[in-house]
Parts: sequence; structure tokens; C-alpha cells
Amino acid sequence: MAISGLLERFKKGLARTAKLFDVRSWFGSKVDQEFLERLESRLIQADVGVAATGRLIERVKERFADRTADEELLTFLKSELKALLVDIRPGSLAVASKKPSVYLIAGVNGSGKTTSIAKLAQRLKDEGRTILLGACDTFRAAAADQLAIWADRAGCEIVRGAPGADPASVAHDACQRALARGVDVLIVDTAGRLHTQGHLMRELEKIRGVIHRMIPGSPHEVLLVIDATNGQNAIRQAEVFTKSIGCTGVILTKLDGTAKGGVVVAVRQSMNLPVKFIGVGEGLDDLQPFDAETFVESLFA
Ligand SMILES: Nc1nc2c(ncn2[C@@H]2O[C@H](COP(=O)(O)OP(=O)(O)OP(=O)(O)O)[C@@H](O)[C@H]2O)c(=O)[nH]1
Ligand SMILES: [Mg+2]
Repeated sequence: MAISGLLERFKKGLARTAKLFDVRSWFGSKVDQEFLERLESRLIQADVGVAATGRLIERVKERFADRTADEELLTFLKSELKALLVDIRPGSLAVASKKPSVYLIAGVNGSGKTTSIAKLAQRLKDEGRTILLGACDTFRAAAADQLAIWADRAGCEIVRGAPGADPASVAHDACQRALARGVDVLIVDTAGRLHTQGHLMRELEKIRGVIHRMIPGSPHEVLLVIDATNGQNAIRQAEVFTKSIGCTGVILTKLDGTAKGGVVVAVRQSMNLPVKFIGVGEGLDDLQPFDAETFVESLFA
């Protein structure tokens, strides 16, 4: 996609968060305590997180205290935020040296796993890759149906089990099929679960274990799908899921519906987990590779 198109999508998806960062309307005001408090409260509201906010405010104070807010302050804020996100490579997913690359997708209920998988499958397919989907959400019969519809639309095959089947056995079958078919990518969907549900977290560990045994070196990515509207709760989810299944990155969905877009920074800072993709709508092309540069520009657009 052209750079300008990407910026427009980010802007649209981040419009609610960007409302908090109307820094231009503060131009001409003195950077005093009141100014810093206002900036701090905006950063907190956007869920940038206490630690990153504290650091940003300190940096602004050091440099701009008692000066007048102007373009230079805006440029400084942007570059500081970008620096917090700098080492995130846009949308890069690990690719196995030997096929298939396996991506395991997990997260709490309704966070957007299945729709994100559909969007991701479409994206990878458009890049010319062959995809197999594993429907390891056997908890609800409708879940595999939902994935099957997406698979059909994206023109890829799906492996599913009987309702109530052991999800780890479906993972096993999906790996076997992926190897037999020689597909490039296997994406494994899982049932939503709360990070506080110990037995369901263990079930997830079992799925991961099976995948790892069947395809050595895999899963190549364990992507945690986080609903951005959860704000700071996302951090706790990320901690527990990472401890359990070793997450390698985050798909942050529903940014279009929230002003808490700053959580991208909080996730990066507190968990050292890169945000790989962001969801900015319900359409198939509403999953975008996360790009720090475009993200920050959109916040202040
Ligand atoms: N606005 C918006 N809606 C989204 C986005 N991503 C997902 N959704 C919606 O969120 C709802 C839940 O999505 P699912 O993909 O079914 O979520 P899930 O995590 O698979 O849910 P469970 O399998 O039940 O845990 C659906 O209505 C999606 O259309 C997004 O980026 N923006
Ligand atoms: Mg689902």
C-alpha cells in the first residue's frame, strides 16, 4: 500500500486517541506546571502507561520548562515517542527455514483472534503464500464455522475437529496436514480464555507443546491478540500469556473504537513485546502492519 494510504488508514483508526493529542491548540501557552500536568493526564488517558509517561514528562520539562509551546515541542514529543517504539519492524513475522511457518494465536475472549486470523490469512495469501488454518477452538461449534467461512473467502484449507474435541489433537492433525500439503504457513486459532483461568492456560500450553513436537522449531510466532479498549488490563494479560506460552508479539485490535491507542507504547515498554499488527476496523483490509513512524504521526495529525 502507498505510504499516504497507510497514513490515512492509521489516522482514521487512531482518530479517537489523536483527539487527546491536539498539541497544536496548545501552541503559545507557557510550558509550566499546569501545562505539564495537562500533557501528563492526556498521556495517561491514552494508556501510554505510568512509566513511559513519567519519562516523557521529565524530558519535556528538562528541555522546555518556562518556554512557550511551539512546533519544536511537537517535533520533540514525536521523536521521543518514536524512540520508545523504534526497534519495532513493521509487521514482520518470523519465517521458518523449512516449511511450514507456524503462527499460534491466543488471547482473551472476543479480543479479535478469529477475525485477525482471517485478515492475516488474506494478507499472506495476497503475498503469494499458501495457508492452512487450524481451528483449535473446539469450545463452541460456531467458532470453527466462523473460521471456515473466512477460510472459504480467503481460499484456504482448514482443519477442524468435532465440537468438544481436544484442541491439542486438532493442533496435531493440523500440523500433520500442513506437512503433508507442504503449505507455507499454518495459522492456529484457539478459543478465547481469561488469563486467570489456570486450566485453560494449561490447555494452551499443551497445544503449544504438540505443535512444537510435530514441527521442530515451531511455533515461529505466538501472537497475543489484545483488544485495545482494555487499556492497561492488556498488560496483565500479556504478562500471564507470555509466561505460559512465550508470546513473540501482539496484534492490537479495535484501535478504531478507543482513545487508548497509547497502550501500544505501554505494551512495548513494560513487556518488551512488539506490536506487530493493529486492527483498525472490521473489514478484511483493516489489519495493518504496525509502523511506529506512521503511528506517531497519526497521533498528532
Ligand atoms: N471495530 C473493530 N472490530 C473488530 C476488530 N477486530 C475484531 N473486531 C470485532 O470483534 C468481534 C470479535 O471478534 P472475533 O474475531 O470473533 O474475536 P475472538 O477473539 O476470535 O473471539 P472468541 O473466539 O470468542 O474468543 C467481532 O465482532 C469482530 O468484528 C477491529 O480491529 N476493529
Ligand atoms: Mg474466535
